[in-house]
Amino acid sequence: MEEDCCVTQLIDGSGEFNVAGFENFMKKVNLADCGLSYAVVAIMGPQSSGKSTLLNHLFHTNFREMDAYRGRFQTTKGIWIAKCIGIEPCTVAMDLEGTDGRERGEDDTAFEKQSALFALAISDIVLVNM
Ligand SMILES: Nc1nc2c(ncn2[C@@H]2O[C@H](COP(=O)(O)OP(=O)(O)OP(=O)(O)O)[C@@H](O)[C@H]2O)c(=O)[nH]1
Ligand SMILES: [Mg+2]
Repeated sequence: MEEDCCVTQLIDGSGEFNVAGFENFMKKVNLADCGLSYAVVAIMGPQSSGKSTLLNHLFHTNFREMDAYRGRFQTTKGIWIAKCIGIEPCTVAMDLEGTDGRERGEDDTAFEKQSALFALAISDIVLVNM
């Protein structure tokens, strides 16, 4: 059976931390057993620039991707995490909500600033997708 990457929303669009979801994620991927030997890789960049698609291809995760046949819209809301499949040591991929989106408008940049700082603070690697 293929390993489950356990895609979980860590922080929702309003900035609320998903405590129960993260505890469940920790249990499912046995994060506690990894001790300190795990890595976090995050991606940030403009909306619809292909962030989720790139992570899915690189790390065999299952983040939701935009379906262009259904229209162009914001796909990743808030911050999502998933376990990278087939990568040692245990690696967690973090998919950030796209910046410069129409949905939040030009003036509401608080979430993108805070999520960028959060990603820089907790990740070993931050990919900037332009
Ligand atoms: N032509 C082309 N299309 C791509 C490429 N990468 C992604 N796409 C398409 O671009 C669209 C957006 O991709 P997503 O991965 O959802 O983009 P995203 O940056 O995660 O978007 P948000 O989560 O809304 O910020 C999808 O329809 C993808 O199929 C690429 O390298 N080439
Ligand atoms: Mg996305």
